[in-house]
Amino acid sequence: MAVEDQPYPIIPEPHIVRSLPGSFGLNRRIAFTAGDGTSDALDLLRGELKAADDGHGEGGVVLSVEPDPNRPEGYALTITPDLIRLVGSDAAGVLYGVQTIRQLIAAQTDRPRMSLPCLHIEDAPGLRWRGLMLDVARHFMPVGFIRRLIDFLAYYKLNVLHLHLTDDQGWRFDVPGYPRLTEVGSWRAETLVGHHKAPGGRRYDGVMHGGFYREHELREIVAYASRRAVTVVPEIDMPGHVQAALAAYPELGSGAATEVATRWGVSTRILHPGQKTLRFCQDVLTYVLDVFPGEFIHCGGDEASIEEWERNPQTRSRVVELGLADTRALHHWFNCQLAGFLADRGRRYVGWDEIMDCGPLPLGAAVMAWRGGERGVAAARAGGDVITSPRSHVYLDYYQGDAGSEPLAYGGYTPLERVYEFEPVPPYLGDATSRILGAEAQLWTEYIPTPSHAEYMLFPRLCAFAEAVWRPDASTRQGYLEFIGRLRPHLNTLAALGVNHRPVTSP
Ligand code: TNX
Repeated sequence: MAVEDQPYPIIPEPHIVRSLPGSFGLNRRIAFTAGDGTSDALDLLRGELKAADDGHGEGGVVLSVEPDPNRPEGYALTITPDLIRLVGSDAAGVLYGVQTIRQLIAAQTDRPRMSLPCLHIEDAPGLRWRGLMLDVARHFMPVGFIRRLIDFLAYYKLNVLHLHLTDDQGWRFDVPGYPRLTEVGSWRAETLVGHHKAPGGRRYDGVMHGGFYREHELREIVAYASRRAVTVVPEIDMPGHVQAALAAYPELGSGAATEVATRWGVSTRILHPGQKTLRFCQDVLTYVLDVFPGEFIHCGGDEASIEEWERNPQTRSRVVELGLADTRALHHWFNCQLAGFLADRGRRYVGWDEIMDCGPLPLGAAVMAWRGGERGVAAARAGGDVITSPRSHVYLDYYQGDAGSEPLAYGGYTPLERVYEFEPVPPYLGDATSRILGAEAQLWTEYIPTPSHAEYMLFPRLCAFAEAVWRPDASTRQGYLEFIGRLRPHLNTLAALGVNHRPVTSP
């Protein structure tokens, strides 16, 4: 379909769209009929169609769920002059139909005489895990921003918000029995100025940074997300990326005193996997399981420097005590302890692809493959479930334009077009294709101190990502130019909502 023939600027592009004659006038009384499982969708749609009772005539909206396990999150939407009929395969499907309607409304320019075009749409996602990771550890992000972000995820039919809650530079939630995690671990004295790999002397800003979420805030985020069909996946990064926790409780590591990290880069600090530390991990996970009801709990596992284990006599004797070959095997053993703890409670472990470097995949584990597509392929072939997340295509902390004219970023280069071209399912997987649960874009925040800066990095690249995960087979997409045409009205909508998006330069 040529650019000029594309009448509906819906992102991600629905699978089947047929135009029908006429339009459905919105400026009149509208009667809603809502079946079971459609109440969240109804609330959202009602907010959108603030119907004017003074108009003449009456229109009807019928929402229903007709369970179809073969088309999870799917929907069929038919708009005729007097009736909007929306049927979802499940509650999420109905919500997605409403998001499509909201996008059609947002695209209207004839504001006072609003109408929807008559059409028929059949749509369903190509992948089950369509996520975004937000790193709230490097820079704390307020609850209000997380809520706003959830709204945008849902608007673009993304369904997972992965919160990276802990890292060397900050621990971001309260755990009963471990008060120092937030008293000490949530605050760093200051933050590095400039890039961590820049040559020359290091400068720090001298400004204390921190913050943490209280239990009621986390529960509120989870509930808010759930009403928009978004699952929140918490990440507790272990056994590396834990310097903030060790600043609070040094005995969980080598015992040496440390401070919450003030610069970026991989810390050499690591948990010492003794009894006491395992107990700590279990206590944290027990709490996390209570607050986050989703199937998956992310336990990190990336960039763990086991050199500190080699030097620590306590850890070396732990290797012997457990009858393991070496510290690499200890890393595997540690991951398996966490995975087993979760499995016993009916949940599943997900970790970064480094968890495959130290041994076979822990029972029931899923892998988030970030270092490249081949890691995902290896994990899928090894029988693991995979979320692809290659830094080459979906790292949204990387530059989206020429580094000289963009704000300081971590590095890399993932312009809008690269994200649009992302193929979440690696080719040649054969039977292992079904192992690809989905994909996730990553927003690490070392160089992203504010929500407004986060928005600049997210938009419009998140729109391109949504397109790629909804239509994983890139050959069914109509091409970057067509996408840009569909994106234009969205840039207006985002701007009207005060979103700080990067401008799109004409291709
Ligand atoms: C690698 S991706 C990391 C993060 C950094 C990121 C910066 C991953 C599992 N680890 O700790 O923030 O690069 O792009």
